[in-house]
Amino acid sequence: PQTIYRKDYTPPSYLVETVELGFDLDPARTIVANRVTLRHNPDSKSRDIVLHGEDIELVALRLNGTELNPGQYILGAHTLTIKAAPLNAVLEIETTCVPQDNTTLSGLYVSNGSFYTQCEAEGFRRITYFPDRPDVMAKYTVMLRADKEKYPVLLSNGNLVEEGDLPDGRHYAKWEDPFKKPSYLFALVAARLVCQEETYTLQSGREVLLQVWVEDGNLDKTDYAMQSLKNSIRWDEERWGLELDLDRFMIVAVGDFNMGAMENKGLNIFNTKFVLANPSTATDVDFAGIEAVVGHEYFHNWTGNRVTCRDWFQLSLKEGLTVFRDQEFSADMIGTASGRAVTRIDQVRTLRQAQFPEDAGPMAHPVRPDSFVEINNFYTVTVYEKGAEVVRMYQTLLGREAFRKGMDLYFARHDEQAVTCDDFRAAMASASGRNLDQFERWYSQAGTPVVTASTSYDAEGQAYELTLAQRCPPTPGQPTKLPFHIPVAVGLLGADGFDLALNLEGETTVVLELTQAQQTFRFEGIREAPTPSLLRDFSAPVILEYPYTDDELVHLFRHDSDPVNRWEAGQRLAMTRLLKLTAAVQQGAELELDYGFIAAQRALLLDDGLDAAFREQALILPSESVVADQMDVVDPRAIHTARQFMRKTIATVLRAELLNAYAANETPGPYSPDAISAGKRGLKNLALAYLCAAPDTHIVELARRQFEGATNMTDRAAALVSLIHSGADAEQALRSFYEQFEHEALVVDKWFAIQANAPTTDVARVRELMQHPAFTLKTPNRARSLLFSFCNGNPAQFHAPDGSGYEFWAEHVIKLNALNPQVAARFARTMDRWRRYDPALQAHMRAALEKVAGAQKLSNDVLEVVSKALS
Ligand code: DPP
Ligand code: ZN
Repeated sequence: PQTIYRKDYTPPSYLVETVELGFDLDPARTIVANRVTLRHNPDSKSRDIVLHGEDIELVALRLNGTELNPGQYILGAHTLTIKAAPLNAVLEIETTCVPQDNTTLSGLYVSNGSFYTQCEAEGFRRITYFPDRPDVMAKYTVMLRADKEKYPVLLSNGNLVEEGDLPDGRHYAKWEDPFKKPSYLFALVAARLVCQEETYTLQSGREVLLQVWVEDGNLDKTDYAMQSLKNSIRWDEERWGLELDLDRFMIVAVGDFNMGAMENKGLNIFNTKFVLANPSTATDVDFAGIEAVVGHEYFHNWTGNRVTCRDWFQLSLKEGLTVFRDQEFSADMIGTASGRAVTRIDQVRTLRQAQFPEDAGPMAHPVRPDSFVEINNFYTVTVYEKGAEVVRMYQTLLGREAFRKGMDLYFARHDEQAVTCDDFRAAMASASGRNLDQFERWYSQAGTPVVTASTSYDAEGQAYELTLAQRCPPTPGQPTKLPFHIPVAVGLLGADGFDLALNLEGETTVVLELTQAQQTFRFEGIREAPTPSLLRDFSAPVILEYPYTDDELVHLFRHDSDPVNRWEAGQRLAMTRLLKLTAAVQQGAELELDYGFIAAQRALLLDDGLDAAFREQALILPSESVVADQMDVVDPRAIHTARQFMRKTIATVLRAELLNAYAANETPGPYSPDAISAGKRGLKNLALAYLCAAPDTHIVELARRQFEGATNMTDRAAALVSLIHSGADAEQALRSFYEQFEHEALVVDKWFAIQANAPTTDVARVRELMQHPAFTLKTPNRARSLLFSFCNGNPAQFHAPDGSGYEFWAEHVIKLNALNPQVAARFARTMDRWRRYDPALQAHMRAALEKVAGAQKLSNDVLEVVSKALS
């Protein structure tokens, strides 16, 4: 397969003015008529028209009214080229495709009998021949024709301008998108659907039509998506001055979908998981996910659609920025400072759980990659979440006001253009008057920087010195790195737990700018030796090393005014213990947990001044995979044993307090997904989970009662998980759960996932579950619920010493590859970090990787992932 390089970018030879698409929709043979008006691009020396096409059949081709015969164009495997074309060209292209056979879920496909599209990144070429690249922006008119009975709803981008009946029981709808867009934002839906709709008044007074389309029977699960959409529209107006530019905005939910959702202009298509929710089917986490993703896709309307990416290497231009925007939206929706902190902690957790490992593995790449084989493999936590951190750092460095000016300037300069990450940085620099040249390295250098801190206190001079040094480990293709421009937010705590004033203005947090390999910062007028609170609010996506003592960490855990660092101190305390316990497990030594740690946990649990949501976060131990990242040679089973011991010990010693927390955080009355209620349920269910780590009949009874009496899915699912993890018999509970929800696909996904993650579930059990009539590999959500959950979420079982987990993995990467390369490649990444395990496991893993690498008809997607892992 061919590697594509960022440095090879050339402007398109032809630009497209208008596109008129006609669809005769038929699952077995859809006919697509495409009339496209092209004009030579003066920025290009080439006079060849190059169109992309994949898995489509060319039926006819006309250039400026004249039929072309095969000698007049070159039909390659994935391109159609017309050499030496006229300056102005109207192409009429007729093709066919077979949506019902399209299991890749890219391009035009069928899900549950209806038609949907997914065009990002390069799916439009699976619909028609086209210059399928984001820097070609055009106006679209779309005519849809289909059987009226089977597909009563016909949707596309923009405004509905005409509809009516046709002979033979067919009907049509004509849609016009008033805005120029790149082809990846094209969408159509032809389906049997119903909608919740509402007229919404923008701040300007203009009225817009909002619709959420779902399959019949799901209208009882659309309220939250609709509410989230309205909140998103309002928030974008208030926080950024950005108004919805269309008269109509639609969300459509589909059960077969590769990603979370897609921001097609005016016609967002969503995975059902991020639309459908009511209290009995969805958990608090699901509700929060819907708010975030509805917001995310809506915010793309400006950051992505109105201003788009020049090429796919710039993906983070829209994704990093839009994730940052959805993060801020979720935080603002909660409103309180502690609520914001909880969302921030969640973001830090994601970075550590997924992005830092990516940075340290074979697929490491900069936020703006330099090359790829398959762009679909670069919709990553690095491009998304680290990209969002990069945007957040502008705001931290420039301040909110200057950052907002930078955003305004970015839109003023680049509306309706396809631009680059450098353009965004330039807007930020111009608007703030700051030099952001060095900041560019956040886009070009891969890897997680490590910042090492050392301190010294001069009692006589009442001065405190903080020395910060940075380094960044090598990543594939980048052996050495230059220093980053790192904002390090710092506070100093006195012995009484209060913040010390850091300067004459009395500020208690300052943002230091680390730009060199090593720098010393000096604070004057510091009257006592302080405890440093470093990298407050996680001000940069780095690993911070500082030789904290336990006493200092306990002090921070008790008192830090920055809730994120308060949480962080607890994580550090827990991590040192988890690592020690893991070593003890490996040596067969006796396991012990010090009372000091438990006392700190106890104090936090009992601190009623803290929100339940924060207490929940602070009491969750670092996950097994985060612990694994701290080990030179990973031993998944030892980690699991150590962590279980720790949970059990906490549960035993703090039994009374946990039972109290359980009782004190009931949320009586009707369910509400708001952050306060969700936080209470979170703490209550965490208490239950702990208690079930050291269960007796009373505790098991508690879990059973909660399971049976639950009035919402949050409590029901949590009780089921706790019951299973307690080791008590959960067969009956699992059966009744399934029977109650067998017609709710998203709940059946949970049912599979809960079992995949159960401590007793091994490969043999997963294979059994795959025989269940509800299981299918074809629906990504279902495949993820069982296969991904087991291989990524149950490390102690997946890494069975006999290698059976890896064999299972290889077998199913190959099966998925034949159906859906994007999903297969995602799954393939499970094995990214195989070199970190002991030699015996490594040998099994290598064999599994090689089995996949040697398989027939491997997609570029999977090939790229496994060959990078093996290289
Ligand atoms: N649908 C994906 C997202 O919104 C890709 N754009 O992030
Ligand atoms: Zn996005």
